[in-house]
Amino acid sequence: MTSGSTPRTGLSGRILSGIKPTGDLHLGNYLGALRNWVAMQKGYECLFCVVDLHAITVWQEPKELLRATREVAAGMIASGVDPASSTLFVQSHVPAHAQLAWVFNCVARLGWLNRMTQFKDKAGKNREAASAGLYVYPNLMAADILVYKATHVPVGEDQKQHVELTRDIAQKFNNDFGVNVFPLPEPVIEGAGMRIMSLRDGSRKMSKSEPSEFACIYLTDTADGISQKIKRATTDPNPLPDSVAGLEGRAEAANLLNIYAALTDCTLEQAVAEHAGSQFSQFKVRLTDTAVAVLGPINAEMKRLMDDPAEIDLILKRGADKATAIAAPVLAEVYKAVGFLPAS
Ligand code: AQP
Repeated sequence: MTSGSTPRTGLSGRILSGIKPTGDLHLGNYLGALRNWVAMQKGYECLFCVVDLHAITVWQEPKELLRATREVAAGMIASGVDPASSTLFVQSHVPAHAQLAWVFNCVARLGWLNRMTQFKDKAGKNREAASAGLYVYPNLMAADILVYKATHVPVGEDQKQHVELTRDIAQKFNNDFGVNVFPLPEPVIEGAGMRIMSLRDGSRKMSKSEPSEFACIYLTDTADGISQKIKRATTDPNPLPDSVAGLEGRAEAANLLNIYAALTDCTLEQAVAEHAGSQFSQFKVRLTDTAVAVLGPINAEMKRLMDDPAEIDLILKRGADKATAIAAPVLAEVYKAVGFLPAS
């Protein structure tokens, strides 16, 4: 394996994105994020991280966090993230993220954080009991992006607001200190805003923290497991419609057809036309075969990697070294602008 330190030329910018190790990776993470990251490697300098500092904004069992951190890294590699050309690392291995986040805690205004809808969603009704980390999470996300002066940030629709906040923080920092340290990053909406929904309830997002294991297809699921889950996926009694308009009010049918379209790289219109009038039982067989064909090789590679944790750790160590080499001078620029006495 190469160290991947050779500079690549002709790239259109620098990408930063991450996944929280809050559980097993699922089809939503793959179709909504990972698959796009893999494609972006061709055109951008990419940094991808397992964002463990973000994960602990809600309670994580320590042993489970450790396991999931390696597994998410394995899932990224097995999906096609190439550690030789991209920088793949664990967020807590690069202390500059937390160091810059503290500076940003002092730059961002409370009023800005109060407007973040994701805090309201994640904290739920009992806001008083939410961690302070969950509240300042967007400042850490801004630090993740800006510590590398990333120019583009692939995000789901629900994270777009955080990238806008990142731009506000970058601008305020530059203005307050009379410098031009940070570029203003652009959000890139992942998978054209694709949202994969729960197999049990078409109105809820497929999510790592979903309690029912039948709601998610995990990248670690066997062919048999995938088949069982698709068989049990919630549907309605009618055959599949012959137009996209016919999916109105049929969230579960729309979700399964969307998954099929994404897995076969066709449009929803084409998927609907292909299965018009089919019974769910017939369609589910096709969907299962397709999902197994796409996810089978990823599952096998994840297993191979997870059987050799030392290999994963080595990849992550090299990634952290590469990331630190980019972040350290940026943090030094920030500390100088702020007026911190240099450590001798
Ligand atoms: N259901 C989904 N459909 C499309 N994209 C999805 N992503 C997550 N779920 C779906 C995308 O995966 C990336 C990593 O997400 P994350 O783990 O950092 O955070 P998340 O979006 O909060 O994912 P989960 O699974 O819902 O985690 P928990 O349950 O811990 O909150 C993101 O780019 C996201 O858009």
